[in-house]
Amino acid sequence: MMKRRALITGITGQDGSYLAEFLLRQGYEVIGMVRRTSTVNFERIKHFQDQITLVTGDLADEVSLISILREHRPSEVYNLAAQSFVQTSWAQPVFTGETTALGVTRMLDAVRIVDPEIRFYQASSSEMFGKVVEVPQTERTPFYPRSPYGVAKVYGHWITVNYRESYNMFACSGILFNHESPRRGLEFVTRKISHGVARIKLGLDEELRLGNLDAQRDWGFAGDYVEAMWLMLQQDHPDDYVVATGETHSVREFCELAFGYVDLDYRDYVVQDERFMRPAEVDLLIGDSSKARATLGWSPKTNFQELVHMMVDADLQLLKEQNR
Ligand code: NAP
Ligand code: F7E
Repeated sequence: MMKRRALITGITGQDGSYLAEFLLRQGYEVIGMVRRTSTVNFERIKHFQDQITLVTGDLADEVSLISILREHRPSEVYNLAAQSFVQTSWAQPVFTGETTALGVTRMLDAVRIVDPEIRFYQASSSEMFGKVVEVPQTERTPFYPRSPYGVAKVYGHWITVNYRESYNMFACSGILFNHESPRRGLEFVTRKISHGVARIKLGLDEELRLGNLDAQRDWGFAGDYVEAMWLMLQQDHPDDYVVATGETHSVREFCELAFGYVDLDYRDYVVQDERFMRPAEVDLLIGDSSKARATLGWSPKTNFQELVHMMVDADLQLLKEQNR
């Protein structure tokens, strides 16, 4: 039997690494697109690099995308690449639009030109709901983005829907709520906290500087969420799905749990710092993933406490190894 072949953009990121592992377990041949950087950043994929094929391309360069599709002929494309850090999107709004918004059109167009039968997944985001007009948020909740990143993701969502309706392409948009893991970038709040807790516990730091502690997020485990991406492309019809736990917690609660896990009180260490406040905040996100649960048979396996403990444990281990 022919092996199924999938192309992942953003394979060096958190989700790309978990998705690649998942697809390898399903017996796929995995092609990973990486962009040229002056220093190689394969930290998250080095443990399975010999099992995948890496190709060079960039969402800013449509010719590179067409060439990759022509040469490797995948049957599924997972478009995970993006400038994904919300805070940076205010400092670099045009660059964020180029990658996170127009990059989606470039990838969709490359698929349309090379082989419109390719199944396409777009990494959409709960940030599109922004200043929420409904609680909880579903596939039908209107968007109200609050950052250049959120605005770019709304464009990426609608261009995916538009290519599906214009060209009859199998294009799906997964509206994923925050998902975290020990592989999360250190700039995102959950990893910043788990890493900070571990540093303080090991005597490497004395405080942790954060922004808005009252923001509430629907946090799940990234390893659980990549399965939903794959399930979307295995259905008879393309569609859009919310993927979420259905629970919300504040940044403060995350701190309480993470510090408490190592017998510390977050109030003794967390310092609020204006530098981490945002020009416009997303106060509350909570997703209703009933459609994904009913149609895809997907549900999260890791709860909030398990996620927090997993991340603190991993950072304690990492720092112990680094400081041995
Ligand atoms: P991430 O860790 O920041 O990874 C982003 C990936 O995109 C990296 O591999 C990065 O490559 C790549 N990339 C950035 N610009 C590129 C470009 N111009 N051309 C090619 N590759 C480029 O993000 P993540 O957390 O895994 O998220 C994956 C996707 O899901 C993103 O689109 C994100 O916006 C979206 N999303 C994430 C969440 C979440 O909670 N994690 C929720 C909803 C949606 P380098 O390694 O070279 O930088
Ligand atoms: O912030 C607050 C901050 O940067 C979460 C991306 O994956 O998920 C992510 O976007 C909350 C915000 O993630 C700090 O103000 C407080 O309210 O971890 P974050 P995000 O902005 O929710 C969505 C779904 C995506 O699609 C994005 O790609 O935490 N917060 N203090 C802080 N945030 C950060 N980063 N750093 C702080 O010190």
